[in-house]
Amino acid sequence: MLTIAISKGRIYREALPLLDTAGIRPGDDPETSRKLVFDTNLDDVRMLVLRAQDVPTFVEHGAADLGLAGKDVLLEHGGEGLYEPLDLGIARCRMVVAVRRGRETLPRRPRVATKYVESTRRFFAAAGVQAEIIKLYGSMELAPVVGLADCIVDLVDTGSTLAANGLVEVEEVCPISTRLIANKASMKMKHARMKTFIDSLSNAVAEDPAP
Ligand code: PRT
Ligand code: MG
Repeated sequence: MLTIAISKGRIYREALPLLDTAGIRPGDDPETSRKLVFDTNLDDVRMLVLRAQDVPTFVEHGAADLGLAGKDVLLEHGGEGLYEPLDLGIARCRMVVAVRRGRETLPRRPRVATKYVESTRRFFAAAGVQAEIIKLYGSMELAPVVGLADCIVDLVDTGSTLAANGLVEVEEVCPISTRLIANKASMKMKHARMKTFIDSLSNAVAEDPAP
């Protein structure tokens, strides 16, 4: 049995056509069903529907053999106990530093509001900047507007969320896309089945007309 961990929303929607090309079709629609475990058209493949941040944890501990997770989530998780065999190239965006328009010059010790504490810590440390990191769970864009922080580190796709809040991007932290992750023990114990799955998904990605 192969167990694949996936999150609802953007990643699921964009992964569905790739999984379909790879020959895997979920038995139910996780977007509408309340079930958390799904059979698929293949007898030996099932899917777990999790919060995006929980996908690496399930895979690391072997509760799932494989998972689909955003690079943003993996950077925060740390990636111990995981292989990252494939970039699916879906749910693409960028992690950026953004400030209030007109406040582009940061103070020497900026206060940075973010959900991405690890990535932010590494980014400012590498730049030699001593930042005070303020952990938030959402609505980061509000922090500079109300004076909670000098800047934010957040994900940006179209840029319309930043613009709507009077913020501008000043630096890119890193590009983000969805990765296939694999449990290290499963890679040994179920090697042939895992390899077949990874190869078929890899072929589906190569055939994908999207950039
Ligand atoms: O939202 P929820 O709490 O349910 O869970 P989630 O945020 O973990 O899931 P979801 O589906 O929102 O995101 C899953 C993954 O999609 C993330 O982990 C990223 O890898 C990837 N992704 C790609 C994005 C975006 N693009 C994105 N634009 N995740 C979030 N956003 C948000 C961003 O945080 C900001 O609030 O969209 C807003 C910016 O979008 P633009 O288009 O206005 O720039
Ligand atoms: Mg979201």
